[in-house]
Amino acid sequence: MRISFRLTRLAVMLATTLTYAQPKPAPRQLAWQPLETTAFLHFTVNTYTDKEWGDGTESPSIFNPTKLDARQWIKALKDAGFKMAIITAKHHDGFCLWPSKMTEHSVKNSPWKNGKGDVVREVADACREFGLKFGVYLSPWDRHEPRYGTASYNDYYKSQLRELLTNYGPISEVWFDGAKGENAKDMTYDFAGYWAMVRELQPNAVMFSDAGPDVRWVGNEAGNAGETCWSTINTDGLAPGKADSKYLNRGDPAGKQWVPAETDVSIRPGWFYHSSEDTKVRSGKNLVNLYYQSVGRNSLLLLNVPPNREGLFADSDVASLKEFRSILDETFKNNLITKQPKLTDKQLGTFTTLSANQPLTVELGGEKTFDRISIQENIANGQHVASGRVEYWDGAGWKTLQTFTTVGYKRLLSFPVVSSNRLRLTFTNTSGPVQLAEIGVFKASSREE
Ligand code: FUL
Repeated sequence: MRISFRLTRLAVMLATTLTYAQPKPAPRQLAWQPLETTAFLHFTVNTYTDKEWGDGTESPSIFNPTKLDARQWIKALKDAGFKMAIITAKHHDGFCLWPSKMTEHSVKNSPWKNGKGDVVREVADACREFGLKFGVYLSPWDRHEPRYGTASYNDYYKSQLRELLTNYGPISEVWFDGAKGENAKDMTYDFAGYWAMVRELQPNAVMFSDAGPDVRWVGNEAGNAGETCWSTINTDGLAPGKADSKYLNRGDPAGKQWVPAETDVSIRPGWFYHSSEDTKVRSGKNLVNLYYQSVGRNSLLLLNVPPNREGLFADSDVASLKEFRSILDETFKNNLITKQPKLTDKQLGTFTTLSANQPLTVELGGEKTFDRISIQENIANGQHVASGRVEYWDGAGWKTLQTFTTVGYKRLLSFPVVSSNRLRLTFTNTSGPVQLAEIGVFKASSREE
């Protein structure tokens, strides 16, 4: 008796230990995830050569955004609910949008503002003014710098990184792109050194790459997080530019590191502005779909909006951004769930704990018509839902409305319109008790159809 009692206790303790050994976000990751909609700004000499990848031979003299107004970019983003902007301080062509002391290949040798301009500063200042967070992209692959391909390039890169990390105020994200052309020189990047510098100089910044350490690539540039999307992966063997995109897309329930997925996608076919793509700008409705496929699948949307040759967002892009936010606001304005204050207060820290197969019934306060459901876990405690289902009461019994897999920060469900007065949510497979933070039931804007 006594032995079996002890064994049972041991088993319970082990189970508890296993549950709580699962990875959880660091404070910087916890602050990043609820940003939901963030923006990328691709801008460089490519904007003037009409290319996507410059070869490094471009003359700084072609860079001349005569009407550049970073406040116009950031205000458009702010009005559309974006919470952060990340600028390509240096893309693969090596041209620097700030007057780096490390090279002549920068804005300082361009006609723009007679070489006295600094795009990075203008964006950082505008972000501060409008209350957006600010991030930088600094391409490791550099097709201009002669040191590229030798160990001393790492010193060059680190000096540039230091300039960006020390001269522009708080930086919330640093983007380490793994891209490198097939015929590029061999180069062993000192990522460990780059990352240590960011931790030292901007400890609150998250770092993005294919392999984290804080935020991972979602595995495609089409705006699709996995239907199943874990914020955990095993980073062993992964490196920027060397990762299995399917693995990154879904994450790994057995992953030992918390490295959530960021979904980077452009509002236009290319990353840089091309006038030929002025008629191919995603509509507001199209952007809303991207929101469902990224934020609604436990990821974060990093939407690229490229400034044009004058240094402005094109009107078409601004109009789509506006429509995007207006549709989202309309859809998610009115949560039909009543009498569940903890689950509707928009605070992840107030939650109801549910075990696997413990159903939660929610009342809608009378017969309501709806076609969207939002579910959120308190990710401060990790990610625990592997699958679940939502049912509705049809007057006589429960009918399955939809099944789903992972939840994490947010899971959005879309389905044909249903009318009911009651819903039942059940997590059918979990990796431990689920801290259900939020549940919302909505009727989508007619503009989503
Ligand atoms: C890729 C780059 O090669 C593209 O030009 C773009 O910057 C995209 C966000 O990342 O790896």
